[in-house]
Amino acid sequence: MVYNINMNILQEFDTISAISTPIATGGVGVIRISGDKSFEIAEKISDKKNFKHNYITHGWILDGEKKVDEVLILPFKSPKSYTGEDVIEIHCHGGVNIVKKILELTLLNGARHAERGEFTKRAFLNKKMDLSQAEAVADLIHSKTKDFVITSAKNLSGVLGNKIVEIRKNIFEVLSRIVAGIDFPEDVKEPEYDYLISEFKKSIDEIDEILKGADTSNILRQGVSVAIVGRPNVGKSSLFNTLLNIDRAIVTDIAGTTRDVLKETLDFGIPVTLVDTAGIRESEDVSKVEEIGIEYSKQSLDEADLVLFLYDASEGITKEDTDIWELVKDKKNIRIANKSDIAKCETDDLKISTKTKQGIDELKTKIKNIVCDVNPETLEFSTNIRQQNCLRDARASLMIALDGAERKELQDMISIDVKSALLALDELTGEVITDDILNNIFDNFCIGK
Ligand SMILES: Nc1nc2c(ncn2[C@@H]2O[C@H](COP(=O)(O)OP(=O)(O)O)[C@@H](O)[C@H]2O)c(=O)[nH]1
Ligand SMILES: [Mg+2]
Repeated sequence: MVYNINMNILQEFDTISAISTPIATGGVGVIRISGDKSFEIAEKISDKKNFKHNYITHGWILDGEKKVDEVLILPFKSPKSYTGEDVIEIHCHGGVNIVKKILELTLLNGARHAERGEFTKRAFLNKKMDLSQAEAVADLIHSKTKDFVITSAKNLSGVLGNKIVEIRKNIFEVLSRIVAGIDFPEDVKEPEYDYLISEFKKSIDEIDEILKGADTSNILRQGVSVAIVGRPNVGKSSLFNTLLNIDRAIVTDIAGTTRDVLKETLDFGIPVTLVDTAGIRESEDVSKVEEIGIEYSKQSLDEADLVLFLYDASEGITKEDTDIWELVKDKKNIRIANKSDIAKCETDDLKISTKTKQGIDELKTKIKNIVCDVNPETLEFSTNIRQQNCLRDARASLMIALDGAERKELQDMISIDVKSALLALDELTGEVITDDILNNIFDNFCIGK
């Protein structure tokens, strides 16, 4: 189904309900209900009636006669709610079985369990936010760094959406003038080709300006992968733990201890996923499990954006190290001599010790300089791959229109590409959208959001 939000297709929605907080023990738990029947359901399962709109009500959730929990009930009257519909939020004590029980009561009394992101999807379909804002909600929730939270909040406040609306307005104005010239040739003069050329160029420039931040946006969202690679016992897991500041990986002096690939994400301004790998070696003693680990290591090495090539300074560079270096040398890398507390080795490589922490700060700075050469603070807003594709489609159509205007093509023909550009921008903000795209977007949300 294609939604054209402008056409105000009437949506029939049932009442949905879900646990909106993590299902874990905590201070409070929130169950959210949205739809026409929300108030009625809340009345059925509580000792309160006739909620005063937009005021907090204190009461009890009841299962028949039995008290379930003492709660706060927040009744939001449509359209003043997150979804734009009647919404009830029940704030109960944050116990796993309490929230589950209250959810069950809402379901038994007429609600349907919400799908992933269904509350936000309704907020979008009810025009409480455009699609770029709905996507910003997902970005905020999934953000792996503090900086990206700030960028996503800018999108949530509508910065990207507003930019697109501005560009769209310009293009629409041009289209209107072309169409008027075609439809009423007696009364309205068709616009000058010079005017078309300058307007198309202006819009293309504005789109390019937005796309400039695309790579930074992608890195801020997805982050980069940094793999620690070396032969067994050089201190890879020790370095992994040191950089994470926790004892995550097992460290022993037995070669082949690490067999699985361990991954943890650090906030370096951008998300840096640090990967600890099994030591790469070829030996008769290698067990089946370690062999699989070594295969994984090679795979992590291939996928990494940066490789930390580690060797043991107290033993110098061995034949095994050289073999591994052959696998690493064509990738972005940092060569690191570990255990420099027990060895004096002459080398230009970075000397560190995970024991004394010598060189660790320097290593962090080096990593940052190599993988994080973006400044998140300069980003006015972010774009995601879907939005970037819409912008590129709009740009491509405008380029064809520009070419047509330069060749003084019939304006009727030019208008076709101008319309395509508008459509691509409408897809970005969700003015025109298909079911597939919508489902794809909201599948990335959690239940209850
Ligand atoms: N002296 C010294 N020993 C270290 C250092 N880093 C790691 N080790 C020791 O080297 C051994 C192997 O460490 P581990 O991190 O498990 O190495 P991996 O096999 O490369 O993961 C352990 O006994 C560690 O305590 C260091 O900087 N100095
Ligand atoms: Mg290890």
